[in-house]
Amino acid sequence: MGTHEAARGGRVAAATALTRAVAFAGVGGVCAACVAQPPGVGGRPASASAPLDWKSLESGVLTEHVQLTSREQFVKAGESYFSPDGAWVVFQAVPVPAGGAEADPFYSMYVMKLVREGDRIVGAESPILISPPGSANTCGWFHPTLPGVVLLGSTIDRPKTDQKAGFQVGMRKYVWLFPDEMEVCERFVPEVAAAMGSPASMWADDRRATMVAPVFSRPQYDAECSYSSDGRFVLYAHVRPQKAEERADADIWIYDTRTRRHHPIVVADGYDGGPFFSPDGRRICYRSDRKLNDQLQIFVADLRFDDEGVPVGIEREYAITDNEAVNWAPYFHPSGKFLVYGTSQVSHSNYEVFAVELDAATLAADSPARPAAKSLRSARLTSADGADVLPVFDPTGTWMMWTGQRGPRAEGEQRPSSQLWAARFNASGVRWAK
Ligand SMILES: [Ca+2]
Ligand SMILES: [Ca+2]
Repeated sequence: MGTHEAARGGRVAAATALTRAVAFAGVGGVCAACVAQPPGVGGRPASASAPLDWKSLESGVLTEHVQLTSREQFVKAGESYFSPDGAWVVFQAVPVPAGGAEADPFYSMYVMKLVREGDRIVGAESPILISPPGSANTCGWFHPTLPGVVLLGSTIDRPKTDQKAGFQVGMRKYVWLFPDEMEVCERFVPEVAAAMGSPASMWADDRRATMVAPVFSRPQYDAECSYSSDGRFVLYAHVRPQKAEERADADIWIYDTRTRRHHPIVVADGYDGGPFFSPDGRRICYRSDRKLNDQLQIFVADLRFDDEGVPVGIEREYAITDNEAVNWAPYFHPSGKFLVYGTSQVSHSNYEVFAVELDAATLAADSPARPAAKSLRSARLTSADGADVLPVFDPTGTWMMWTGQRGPRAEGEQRPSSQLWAARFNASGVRWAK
């Protein structure tokens, strides 16, 4: 790949990667509605050489693959997370419009119950729409202790379309879509509560029972949200009013639902987003274009707590990757020993899921002279044409779910659409290497 092509690929990918889900749409029909389309879309068609035999190539780590959403239901689906009991998933998707109408440019939010045989995931029941018609939505997340409550970024109404300047990439012109109306919201889903044995009647007087309602309201885009394991704290990304070098710049914040105070956690130039608490609640992981160079790198930071145990900042930040690739959407394995993420490390036209070990000694020794990013062990987990991104684990850590473009290709489309996939994950089969 030539330098120009690489740079272009990086730029496009960085543009698409700017959320835990992503927020841009094309003008001129080239990439209309690429809101959270994984990077790589719009690049070359999948390799002209023989397709990667993913069933065989991935078999040491991923087996019993199952496609959870289909092109018959969704033009595209992506970014999904398991419920605390592992029985449900929340995800965003663009539904196939009725009667040949144009697909909605924005993602809707859905939940669906998984179908299991024993501990094996074999499919999913019908998706349940939980977002308002016409709204833009991203980054769903189940409440850890309140059955049926889902956190999501939502504009609630249709966002205005004239809010951000566009930018040109080669022949494509993109418009930023970090809608100012995007707020961190909650919605109560009675079907989920009922399935978890919790009566919906307790929500009868709560406005969240019938509508998506903001948890808080701030100017600019707020999304990429998740709860702490006790549900008290909301970790989220907040876009600054001012762009940095023509890029949207977000920082990472924590909202304390008890005191209703907002605490800035990671404030640095570049889009810092997609944060998650570590399983023990002492750390966060996130990605950032800190160097403002069209690439994204993975970071982990140790949280700093006040005397009351409220996370109010960070003690120490570690760069987990430092390479020439776009790395995004990191997610901790429940063991806390490693995290997974999607990366253009193999090719900008073939994103793959990689894992990186969070070795304690290597992180402790992290310094400019001994950067952890240069010595942490990593491993490639997926080997399939098309994008494989946004990996997450179920609560047991034995199933991985992600967004892939490895299903059947719809007639008239250049590549398979982005859909949700899951597979049994064998941690002991990961072949770590420096
Ligand atoms: Ca920032
Ligand atoms: Ca791939």
